[in-house]
Amino acid sequence: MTQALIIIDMQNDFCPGGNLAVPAGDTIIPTINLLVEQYEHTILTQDWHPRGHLSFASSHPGKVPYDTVKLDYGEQILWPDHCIQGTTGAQFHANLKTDTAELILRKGFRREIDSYSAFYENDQKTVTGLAGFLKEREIKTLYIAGLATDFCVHWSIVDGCRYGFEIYLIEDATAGINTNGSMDHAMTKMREAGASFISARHII
Ligand code: VGL
Ligand code: ZN
Repeated sequence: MTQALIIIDMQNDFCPGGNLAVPAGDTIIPTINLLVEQYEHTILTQDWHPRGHLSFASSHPGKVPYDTVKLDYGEQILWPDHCIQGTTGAQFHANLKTDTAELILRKGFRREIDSYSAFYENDQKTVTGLAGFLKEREIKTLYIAGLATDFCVHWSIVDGCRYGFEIYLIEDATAGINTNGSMDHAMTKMREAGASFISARHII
């Protein structure tokens, strides 16, 4: 059974000092680097927004980060500008071991649609192509690490389960933003979707 490690959005803007920093987001990097050595296949995702992206509060006059707006596909939380294509903030953290990654999947590059999940954009219709890639490679089991537990990790796991992949969240290789109860909500949704939770200690 072929398996892969998927590292979600381990980028400067999600680490301390970045524009949308996850508390202690960088502390999981040494664990992730040890995990990378254990897997034959590693995939990275990269949040990759154009300037003026509609998920940015700055694109909506009068709004501030963590407000919400109604977009064509439903409610969208507004974020500080982050992970803008080509900026330092969008680069992977310098300490992350990226050399062995077989695929870097970029998402969130359409100005009008945010994309938390590695599989579907937030309209729940536009696909990223990851499911097809994994299927063709006969990768059926996914181990998930990275940022942020309550957004991109959460939605990637829920959608991955929906596609029928066997999914493990490596709990000590992820960290969350936690706005408005989002952490508890995400844990419940991932569990309900059928994901398993494990510790990196059992892998490295
Ligand atoms: C993320 C909010 C906005 C994430 C990305 O990687 O979890 N969260 N864009
Ligand atoms: Zn984003």
